[in-house]
Amino acid sequence: MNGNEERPVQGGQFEMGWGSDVIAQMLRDFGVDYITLNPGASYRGFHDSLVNYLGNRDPEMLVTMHEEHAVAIAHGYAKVADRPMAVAVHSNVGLMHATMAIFNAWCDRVPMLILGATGPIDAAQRRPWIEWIHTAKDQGALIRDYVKWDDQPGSPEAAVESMLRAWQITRTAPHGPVYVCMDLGMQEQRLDAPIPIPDVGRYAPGGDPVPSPSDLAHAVERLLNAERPLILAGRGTRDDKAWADRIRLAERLDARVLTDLKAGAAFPTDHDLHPLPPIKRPSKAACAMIAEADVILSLEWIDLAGTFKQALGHSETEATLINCTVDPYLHNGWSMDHHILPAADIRIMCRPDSLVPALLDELGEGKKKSAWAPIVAEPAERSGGDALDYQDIADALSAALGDRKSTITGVPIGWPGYAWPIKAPLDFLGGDGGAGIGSGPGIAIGAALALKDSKRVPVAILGDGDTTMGINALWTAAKYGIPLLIVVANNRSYFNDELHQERIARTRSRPEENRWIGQRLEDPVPDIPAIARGFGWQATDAVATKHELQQAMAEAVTNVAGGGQSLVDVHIMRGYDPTVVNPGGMDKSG
Ligand SMILES: Cc1ncc(C[n+]2csc(CCOP(=O)(O)OP(=O)(O)O)c2C)c(N)n1
Ligand SMILES: [Mg+2]
Repeated sequence: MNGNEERPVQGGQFEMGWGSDVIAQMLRDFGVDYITLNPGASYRGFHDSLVNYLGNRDPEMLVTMHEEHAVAIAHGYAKVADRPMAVAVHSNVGLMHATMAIFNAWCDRVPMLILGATGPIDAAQRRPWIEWIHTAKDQGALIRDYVKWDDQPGSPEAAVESMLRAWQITRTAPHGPVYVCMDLGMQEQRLDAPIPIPDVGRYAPGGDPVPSPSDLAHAVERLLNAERPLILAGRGTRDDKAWADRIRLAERLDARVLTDLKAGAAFPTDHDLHPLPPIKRPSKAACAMIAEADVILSLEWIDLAGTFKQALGHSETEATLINCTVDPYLHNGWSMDHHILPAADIRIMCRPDSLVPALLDELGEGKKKSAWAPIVAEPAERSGGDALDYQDIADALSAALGDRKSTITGVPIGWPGYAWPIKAPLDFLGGDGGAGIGSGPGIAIGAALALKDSKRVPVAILGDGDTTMGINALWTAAKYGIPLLIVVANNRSYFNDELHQERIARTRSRPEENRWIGQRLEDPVPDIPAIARGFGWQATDAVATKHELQQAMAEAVTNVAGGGQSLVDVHIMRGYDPTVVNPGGMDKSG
């Protein structure tokens, strides 16, 4: 990929002769570009197929230092590409390491094909000790509650159907990871003759469902009669046409639009119809806007009724609610990531990208004038004093980027929505889905991999806790020449939890000043730039003044734009932006 390709001798010059060759061949037939992995003997047969049978291309292996990163990279890739890549994890222990990242990917509704291994299932074939401790009777049970589907095919012939089904299911909305566990005996079975693989195109997922004519007519009538229509633009795709359609719809209806920092870019935040910064929790002005709307169109908004509960004090809105979502097709009752069940007047179970053009067709030409009074965002109150804050990071980044386009792959918890304008689908990729920290670096690397030829500068802005937990992901970016800038918003603390301790102490009338105990990342402060350099990255020592920040950022952006990997460690205020600490709404529990 960067001249560092690992090319096997005689790579790709063998006939399909072993069970695992079939699986490898199918990845190629699917058009999978990359497979992230951490190796293990349970899939030594499959590893051989990737190296010798396929020649380590299409897909190419990307080695990671932890299975969590292998999955997080596929997660970040799917966030940009809207399509899956593959991951291979060792039998049970590798999968155990991968679990949190799989949960994040599930909650973020991204597609991904995970290959695992076990066995041999036939005990008579098992090597003593290691293959016994690495065989589980139902390995998929470890993750079944947060993947869409899993299987453990019993023969190479059965693996063909298993892979076809996995590939189809992961690419059918709502998306989510799928898992195929390869019995070691099946992988290492010698084939008498190559196994025919059907035309994989005939197993493609169907087109997206469209709204029923009656739902559509009903929705159009409500939207046309709305005085103050509000669009809650939640989880979407990176598709340019869908982006343009959302803008046309808002303009046609003179609606107001709100977006969510937990989801990727869904609407230009500097558009007149998007008057408030994107939110994680509703700001005071966002609460007022939600309360004033008489018709709300939710486009796959994450935790819709929870947002109403925060904004209105109760989970049902009095406005007419049109709820467009496919998410309920995924809910399974193990995790509560389905959130509060929203009451809705019209429930349209298709993807927003299918509803919005249908609405535009029905609405036809013209421009409605709504009755919204001007909406004024609260002025930003910065609280860093002499210390650097989030806006300082944004300002330095913006200056260093100049005219270059960037993709922000993630932001830390205390990041204010006003700090960075979002103008295009690839400008911002949203959150990690499951709030499992340690995922930030891996997701960023996966996103950067998918952006490699886009001319965009990928930038991850991460907390120090998130960065240090996932720090050995960095090596993979250096090894494979994946350009990426990581900016650490370093408050030397698991600060989110300091706020929780403060609230608990307040409730219990105990000393709030003890909130820091058991939370600080200091004595010593981890030398993150030194660690990054150790993994082959460019990183200057931590910066704490505007001048140092600007210099470090300029050097870093130049390096990344030239294909390198840079980390800027910014010692910022120990606090969140005031808009994040004091959101609006009735529920202040944080
Ligand atoms: C795997 C995991 N462990 C622990 C937590 C609990 N937790 C949530 S936020 C947080 C602190 C994150 O620290 P950092 O990334 O530095 O962000 P900060 O709040 O300091 O900006 C922790 C420990 C979690 N969400 N995920
Ligand atoms: Mg921190």
